[in-house]
Amino acid sequence: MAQMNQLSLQDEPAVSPASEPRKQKKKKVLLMGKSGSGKSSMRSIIFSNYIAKDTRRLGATIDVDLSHVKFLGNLTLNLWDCGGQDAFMENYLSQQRQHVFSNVGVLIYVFDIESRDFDRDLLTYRSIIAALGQFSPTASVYILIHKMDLVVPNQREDIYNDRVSLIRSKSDSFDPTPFATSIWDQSLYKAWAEIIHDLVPNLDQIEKHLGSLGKLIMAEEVLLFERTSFLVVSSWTSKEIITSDKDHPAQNPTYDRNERLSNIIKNFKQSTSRYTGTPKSAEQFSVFDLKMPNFCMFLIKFTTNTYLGVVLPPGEERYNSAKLNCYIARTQFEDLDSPARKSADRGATSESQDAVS
Ligand SMILES: Nc1nc2c(ncn2[C@@H]2O[C@H](COP(=O)(O)OP(=O)(O)OP(=O)(O)O)[C@@H](O)[C@H]2O)c(=O)[nH]1
Ligand SMILES: [Mg+2]
Repeated sequence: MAQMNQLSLQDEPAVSPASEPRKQKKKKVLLMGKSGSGKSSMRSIIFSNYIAKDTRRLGATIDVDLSHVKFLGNLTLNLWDCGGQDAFMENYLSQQRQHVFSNVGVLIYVFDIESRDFDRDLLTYRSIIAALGQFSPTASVYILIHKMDLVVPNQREDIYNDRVSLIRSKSDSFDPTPFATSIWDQSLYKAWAEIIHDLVPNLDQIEKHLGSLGKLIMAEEVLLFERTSFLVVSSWTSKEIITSDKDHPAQNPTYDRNERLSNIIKNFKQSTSRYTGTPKSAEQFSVFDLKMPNFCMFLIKFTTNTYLGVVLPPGEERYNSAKLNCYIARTQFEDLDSPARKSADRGATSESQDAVS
């Protein structure tokens, strides 16, 4: 373990010096789909710390529910949760057309798998795509085939593939990225983690440094969680545990463990909030230690907008020095995160946040 004392991240300096203030980046994200498809439910779970069953109490969204979410990499998401009732949809496509569809970075379109009139849903999607093509032709499009829990497991794949190919054929020049999702399992976290991964500006830099840190502290895995959503926005796995099949490392067959972990920690934060009376948006914990016979793990508050998770083999010495090194590395990563203001108002500022209690 002697070599660990010499380890430092100084070998690879962060690319952007702190003296060079990074511009605040804003991304307009449209969340659209027919009424009742589950848009506000997923938004509340991902950004406002709701658990799945809380969403049963959500009412239909009137017009657009706008929220601003501060993210790592100096990114602010302007999230437009657009009520999907027919009258609102018609209004977005006519009077508010330019207002809604200009400067869009991302469109997330939610399809309800249970919908009785998929043809009609497709027609509406087509109109939305046409408006997007007119005002924001470079936007990225994600389609979520949602409420998959309502389909019997052995039919899920066929129905999903069928729907996706039909939707693709109505997407004009856009090339949508599809996901099968449900609020009742980790699939929702997987989809949103990938969407957010694509949105964060300097994530490649962060990823590079995360890999260096992982090697230095001799970790098996390093996970970077975004603090508001607790999604794993970046991760690194030691070469020793990756086999030729990159998606399924031999020693850990749980390929969806990152999104499972997000789900578990968010539920833990919810329970903590309930039993301590702290607000759901509060941080709830600064360190989380887990020592098992076959592995150890810690989760620490890392930079302004992130938490860091580290998985190690058993052993106190390696564990303690890894933790210490992660604390030392914080300032370097803070620079990559680089928030404009380190004030108390960071995080989700949706007015509807914490409406369910
Ligand atoms: N079974 C199941 N129900 C879901 C899922 N996601 C959301 N729901 C339920 O669907 C209902 C409607 O959800 P909302 O999120 O309010 O729908 P919306 O798309 O925001 O609707 P509008 O605001 O009218 O456009 C709620 O009762 C949710 O609990 C899911 O994955 N599976
Ligand atoms: Mg809604």
